[in-house]
Amino acid sequence: MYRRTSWVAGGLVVAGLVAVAVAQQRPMGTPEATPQAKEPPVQAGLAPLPGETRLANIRQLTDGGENAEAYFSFDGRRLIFQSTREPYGCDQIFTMAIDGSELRRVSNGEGRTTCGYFMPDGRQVVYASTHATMKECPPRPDFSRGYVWPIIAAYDIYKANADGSGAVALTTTPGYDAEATVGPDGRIVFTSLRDGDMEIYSMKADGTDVRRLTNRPGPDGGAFFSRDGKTIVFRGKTLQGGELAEYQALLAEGLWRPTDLEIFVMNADGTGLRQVTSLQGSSFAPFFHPDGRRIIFSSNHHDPKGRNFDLYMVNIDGTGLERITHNETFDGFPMFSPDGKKLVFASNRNQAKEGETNIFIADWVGR
Ligand SMILES: [Ca+2]
Ligand SMILES: [Ca+2]
Ligand SMILES: [Ca+2]
Repeated sequence: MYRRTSWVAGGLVVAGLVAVAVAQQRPMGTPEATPQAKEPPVQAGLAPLPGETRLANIRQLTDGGENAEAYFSFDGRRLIFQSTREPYGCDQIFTMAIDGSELRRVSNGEGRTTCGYFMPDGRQVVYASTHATMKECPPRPDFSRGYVWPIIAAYDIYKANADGSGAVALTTTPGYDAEATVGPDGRIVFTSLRDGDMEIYSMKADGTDVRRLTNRPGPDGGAFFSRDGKTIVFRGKTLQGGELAEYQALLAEGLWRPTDLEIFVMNADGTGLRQVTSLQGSSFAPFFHPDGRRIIFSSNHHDPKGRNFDLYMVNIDGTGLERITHNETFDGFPMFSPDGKKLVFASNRNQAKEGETNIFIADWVGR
């Protein structure tokens, strides 16, 4: 049952966080060798649930398993996402057209991967993978200490051609480097523990000119640029006292308990940090509306048990909170298409089996 709460892990940091079977048989074919010609499982006109007045024409793009973190290419025509599906024992990175067709694996089938994103020209992608030092799926987390999750130190960020070929490492520092997303000029923001805490960094598209953007104790990460590249939205938490001590003690063991997160914004150079939400739940996976004035994100603050995540929208100044989804299971990882007319998100709605997470795309109603 922790399948749903596993998403508490939040933002792009689901890396290694979802309990799955340890690696079984995983073919080692090249990405080019494995285009999958399966018919798209698109379901036209999946009805919005009562109250979901912002969503219309919902279509399901994946067909079971665990699928999440689907992000549009800059031309709005393709999606890159992570998926645990046969024959892989843990997440690999795939791309598909926004109708679910043209499915293609772009990671190499080894290790665990997370957080794929297209470069602006659509010809290259970035993602994080453990495969250089960990070719098998990492062991599933030990839940004897509650909902703590591993921050997998073997992650580094790679850039590859859009067909998966030619992958090169953009980070080589010891420890966790993941959660890479890209701005309109190709600059990359990512999360790293290279300085001992979860912090947000940016770098050029070739991995040079690394700049640290956050500098405070606590789990800063899951960053995305605004459409104009001037602002960054992310999740984090200012921790003090006993909370901070507990967080740091867990982190020293490579663990994180991501149950208390808020949404923040800052300028692209790390100045001008502002807190957007104060909802006192776990609010994560923020993304800017193309207008740059509103942020969509996922939160469980309305659920006393903290299990049900739904999508919310809020103005950048924290006013005007609007609930977008009303589904009793997980809804998260929202992203607007570049023109603001479509919303892609991951959800456990319409699941054929308990705990399945699929990718959905909907038309956005209203401004
Ligand atoms: Ca690393
Ligand atoms: Ca921090
Ligand atoms: Ca929900």
